[in-house]
Amino acid sequence: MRAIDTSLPPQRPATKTAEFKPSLLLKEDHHLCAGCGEPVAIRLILEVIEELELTQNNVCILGHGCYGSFIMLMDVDSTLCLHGRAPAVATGMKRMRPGVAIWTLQGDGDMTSEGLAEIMQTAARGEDVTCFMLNNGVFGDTGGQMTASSVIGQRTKNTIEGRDAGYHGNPIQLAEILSQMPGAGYVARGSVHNAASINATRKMIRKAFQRPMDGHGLALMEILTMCPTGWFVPPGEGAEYMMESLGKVYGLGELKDAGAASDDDSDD
Ligand SMILES: Cc1ncc(C[n+]2csc(CCOP(=O)(O)OP(=O)(O)O)c2C)c(N)n1
Ligand code: SF4
Ligand SMILES: [Mg+2]
Repeated sequence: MRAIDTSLPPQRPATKTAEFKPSLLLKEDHHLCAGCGEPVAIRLILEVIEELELTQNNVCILGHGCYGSFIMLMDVDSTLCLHGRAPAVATGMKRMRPGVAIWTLQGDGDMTSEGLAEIMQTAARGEDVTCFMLNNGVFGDTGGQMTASSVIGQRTKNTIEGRDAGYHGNPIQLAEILSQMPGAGYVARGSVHNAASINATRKMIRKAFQRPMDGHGLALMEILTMCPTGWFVPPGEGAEYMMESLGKVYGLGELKDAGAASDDDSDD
């Protein structure tokens, strides 16, 4: 057996991550915080777009949040819009280009706090668009304030003693609400806290693109993402903290799949 010298740190990385970079990512690095879950979620989305051969046939509409900086890193036709309004912009684009996969990239603050009317009305109309909500339970970009999705007891920058139901109200569980609406054909919640969840989320993202393209109405794909900076926890503790807080309230899995009967996915 070959003895490994452990007296020094490794002189080369264990994995050459650059070799696995999706083609739709322009660079291997990003500007988000260490331990942030958003780059993982975005990477998964880009990989699925490539797999589904939508590379030349998709448009992304970004809301406002830390994920917004990826507009410079994705080789995808993209546009920014006013905070929370992405589903409305997506509606216009889809109606002009029905054959194109139109997707929004939003956060919990963007979608559930600032843009609640837009996502609800877009679901009510049954628009064939894919809406991603990266849910970290805070307005990460502005410093970690409470959003409509922060859970009871969650410590945020403006709920230092924890969110209190009586004073701050209860969280809005948007996916559960949309799953009751006829115009929303696919509603699922994934997470990026460990390898198994990343794998399961990737499969759900596939359907989140496929169902609207097959005319089943709006897809809401929520993904729980770590925000150690906004939660005031060390980067390495983000995943565990997330599942002890958001993970207790926001159950993972598919909430609705109107196209399940016509599913020919062999990898499920
Ligand atoms: C109308 C409006 N209100 C507030 C802001 C400030 N703002 C920019 S990003 C952001 C936080 C977004 O939070 P979220 O969508 O959850 O994304 P995260 O940063 O957590 O990924 C806020 C409040 C803004 N740009 N426009
Ligand atoms: S503040 Fe939170 S969401 Fe924003 S980049 Fe940092 S860890 Fe990610
Ligand atoms: Mg957020």
